Amino acid sequence: MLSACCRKSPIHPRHLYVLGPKSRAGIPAFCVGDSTLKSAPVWSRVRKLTTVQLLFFFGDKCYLMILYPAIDLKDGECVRLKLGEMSEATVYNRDPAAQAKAFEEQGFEWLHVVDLNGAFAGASVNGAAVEAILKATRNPVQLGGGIRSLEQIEAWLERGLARVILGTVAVRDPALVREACGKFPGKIAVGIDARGGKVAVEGWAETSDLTAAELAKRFEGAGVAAIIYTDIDRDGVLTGINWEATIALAEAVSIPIIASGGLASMADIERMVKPDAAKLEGAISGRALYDGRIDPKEALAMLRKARA
Ligand code: AMZ
Repeated sequence: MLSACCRKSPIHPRHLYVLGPKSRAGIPAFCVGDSTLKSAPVWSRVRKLTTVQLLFFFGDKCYLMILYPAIDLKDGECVRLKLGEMSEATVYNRDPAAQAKAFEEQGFEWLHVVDLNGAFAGASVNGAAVEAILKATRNPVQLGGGIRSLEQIEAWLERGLARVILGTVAVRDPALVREACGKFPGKIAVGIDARGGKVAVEGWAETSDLTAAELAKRFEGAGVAAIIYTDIDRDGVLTGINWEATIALAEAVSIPIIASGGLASMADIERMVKPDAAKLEGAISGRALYDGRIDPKEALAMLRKARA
């Protein structure tokens, strides 16, 4: 039964689930646990899937407003940069796994992770920290930074990532992104990071001639799960999300868009639930969460209320 379920669905064994009349025992019919369930059900490690996670695992697309807490990794630590400058790093937690667990305990349903050293080096650098994060949280995790080949994509998905984020390679080799989408449906996100309207790559050290919309349109119909659109000029400086540009991008393509860069306060969360933002899949929050400018409970309650 379990293996049949896994074959039908793009679920990694780490997110093994059970279907059955367990609700009598207080355990819902759809559950998610980890691979310890393979040998023996360990009910304490089983939990109900949230609506968002059910839609990710079983739905075609979900346009629910998801607040993605962010862990950016530099030298094995959780940091926030200002405008993408490595010299402007604030260390928020020396233990990324503990941070991942804390975000899950606060009620978040996803986790956004960036390997900053990896984005500059062009290959994963903080792999050990990412693996520790994957062990520490049962939430689906998306990872970007230095993932530039099919082999690396496959290796990361096998380790239990829900999605990989491709940035530089989406500019340099869009055919690879399309191939990856075909091989790993629902698991490929594209990171489009724009400075002054033009897409930046290689840790944002280089700027291309492409606008965000031009790049996004190249992936229409390719099966990209989401585009994470970052306004670099706002990243890490708490000036508020660039809603205008993000919504314009969402209107230009049919791929779900996740807003990133500058999320500052509850005003941005309130903005997320306005009707014209309904096209977006969600937004990423870093510094505002770490600085306590956003109360996770209040923010998540507002988003859940809007979904209902
Ligand atoms: O802050 C930076 N300088 C930075 C950053 N956060 N540079 C790249 N990145 C992130 C992108 C995307 O998620 O937002 O790294 C990822 C892309 O990496 P790559 O190696 O595919 O270009």
